[in-house]
Amino acid sequence: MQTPEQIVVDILKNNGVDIATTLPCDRIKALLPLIEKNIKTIPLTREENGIGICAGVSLGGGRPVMVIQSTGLGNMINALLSLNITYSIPLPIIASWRGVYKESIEAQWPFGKKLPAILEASGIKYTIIGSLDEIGKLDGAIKDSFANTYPHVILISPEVWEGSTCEVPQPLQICIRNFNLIFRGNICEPVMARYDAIKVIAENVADDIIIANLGVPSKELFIINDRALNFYMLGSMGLASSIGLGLSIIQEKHVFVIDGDGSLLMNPNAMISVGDLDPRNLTIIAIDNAAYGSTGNQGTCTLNHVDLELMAKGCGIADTVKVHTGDELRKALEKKAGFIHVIARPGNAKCKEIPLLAKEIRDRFMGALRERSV
Ligand SMILES: Cc1ncc(C[n+]2csc(CCOP(=O)(O)OP(=O)(O)O)c2C)c(N)n1
Repeated sequence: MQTPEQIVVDILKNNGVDIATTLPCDRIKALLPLIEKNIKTIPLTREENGIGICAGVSLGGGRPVMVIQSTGLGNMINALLSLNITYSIPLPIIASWRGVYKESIEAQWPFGKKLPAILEASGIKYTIIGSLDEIGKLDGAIKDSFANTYPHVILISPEVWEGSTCEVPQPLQICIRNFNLIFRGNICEPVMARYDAIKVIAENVADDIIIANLGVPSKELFIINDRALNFYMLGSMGLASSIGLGLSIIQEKHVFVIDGDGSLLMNPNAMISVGDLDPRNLTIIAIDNAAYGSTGNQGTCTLNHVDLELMAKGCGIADTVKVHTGDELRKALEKKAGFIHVIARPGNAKCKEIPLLAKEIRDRFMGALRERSV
């Protein structure tokens, strides 16, 4: 007889799922290794980051799922609404539902009990699988998410796995590692504003993808050179590089991400995942104006004590470079370095709202990608 874990994996495979992004829960410790054996798996360090990665996979034509503990939904509501719901991007989320069934950890109770009401209030579709005989509902929920291009949360009670004979593998062996990092970084007086840097980027990307960060960066790129292969973010702060990573995994085109210091500091998990997966076709361009430029140039901590290039290296991104001038930026773009730290001065160009709806941005972008891949 099939174990519940095997049934779940079969449902995922039958639905053509090609990427699973995961973060563990004790109750699914037998399920996660089985998924990893059967489907390309991306381990996450924060669930919200997975929303960006999965959105990138979807935009690139893939069929991702997320498999997490239900608590993780608490740190991704904004991303689900401002990215998936706003742009109509599908995502089945299989969540091990804690806090309700035989739950001994008190910290799980408040969020777990309120979770259906929170999802309801957020307008996020969900299905509860309370016992093994309801496991078949998973198939319908996944189909619903892909067919109707919205996220669908599947809350699976721990009762489902009770009595399963699915094996939990032995713990991983810790291997010996050596770290050998000599880092010297010089930050000189900036000569470019963000707008100047984006102009250089727009002139040097050829037929590649650009993901533009929310706020003024997207608007500046729009007036400098609007094109179908630009993906303009309208929300989900911190997820630009995560979306870029998802796209780089699922398709072959080079992906340039215009990110910001405030956004990378909000979600350094993106750099951790990039360092972990080491994609060859991704360049993060961190335009570091030491400010939350789009909201009025309030200072960030890159002003004095955080170096984004060193952070990128610390996350395992090997191919990094710091640039100050347009010429240095051009050379780094030509080489398609993995992480380009652009030292810029604060300031926003005068620009209007982008006159495109989120779904128009998405459709135009996906259409251009499909056209170029045939
Ligand atoms: C979760 C969240 N917090 C705050 C904001 C408000 N916000 C929008 S853009 C932005 C600044 C982004 O700064 P940075 O990434 O450095 O890019 P810059 O605008 O300087 O290019 C902020 C704080 C938001 N949209 N979402």
